[in-house]
Amino acid sequence: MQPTSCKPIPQMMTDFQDWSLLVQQRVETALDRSLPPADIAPQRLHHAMRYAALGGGKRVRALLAHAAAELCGANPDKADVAAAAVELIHAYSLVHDDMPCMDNDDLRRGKPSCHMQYDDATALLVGDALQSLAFHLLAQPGLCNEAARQLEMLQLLAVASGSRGMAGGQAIDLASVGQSLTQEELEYMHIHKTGALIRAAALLGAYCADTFETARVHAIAQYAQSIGLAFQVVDDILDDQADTATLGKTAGKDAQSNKPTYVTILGLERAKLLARELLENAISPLAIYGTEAQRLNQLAYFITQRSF
Ligand code: GRG
Repeated sequence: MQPTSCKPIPQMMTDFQDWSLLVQQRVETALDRSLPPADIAPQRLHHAMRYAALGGGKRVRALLAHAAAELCGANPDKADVAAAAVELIHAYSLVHDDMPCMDNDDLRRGKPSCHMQYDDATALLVGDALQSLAFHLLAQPGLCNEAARQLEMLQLLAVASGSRGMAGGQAIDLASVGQSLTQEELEYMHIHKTGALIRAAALLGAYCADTFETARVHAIAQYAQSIGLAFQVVDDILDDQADTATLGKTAGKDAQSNKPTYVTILGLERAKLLARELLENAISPLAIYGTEAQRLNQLAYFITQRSF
């Protein structure tokens, strides 16, 4: 399925596949090393943390952190740390989101969701512990050559994942069930629930660079704002159009839960047009950087044309 009408340039995307595989392997290694071993007490919690965080997902946020780091000339080893921290926050959000008190979903990344595989109390603790570990990683000495900028990174992730970001967006989402929202209200919810962490992923990658170039970071922030929203529009299209096996999570969940989505508010065709418009808004601030921004450009195409 093609959620938007724009086509990737084939050789560019082949190169992108090699790069994204490399980044996915790097972040998997970084996560594996930072998560506590499963045979250390409390074993069940550590086992469940590894179950939730390793071996799955598209790693879009890690790819964004690396692509932005590359545009800003950051050391990829530092980008691994930023990428792993954001993926830990993302994994925690998925574990909590799947719980019966939230979205109540049995399937995640093609396997039983964490509370199904373990139990509700363990899943709750997994989310808590993954979140703490993310901040532990980001606080490690020397991640940034300037201590003040590293503190900004911690604040950035805290705001993006807290009540003024992802957790706040989730609260609005839960309150919106059965409600009719305007497009603006839906956008506000998603900028917080999904967009804030996506934006943080790109910015944290950029902040790892030794030299902070305001214009580049500003262009990345603009890019990330649009691509975060595009990600959600495509997610709504896929929830409506794709099947459970392809998605690795229950398809049609939004409609089942009586949740407003871009497809229910705009209709399928206008939702696809919006994704296309957001893709263009994302890549235009990067035009001046030419091929230096190729990874961010390729990612924008990947995000808007994905089928899972
Ligand atoms: C529980 C505080 C708290 C927040 C949960 C992000 C979120 C908020 C819930 C996830 C539910 C959901 C399906 C949101 C739609 C967009 C989204 C974040 C999808 C999952 O992200 P992907 O597609 O997942 O990047 P993978 O598995 O590829 O990492």
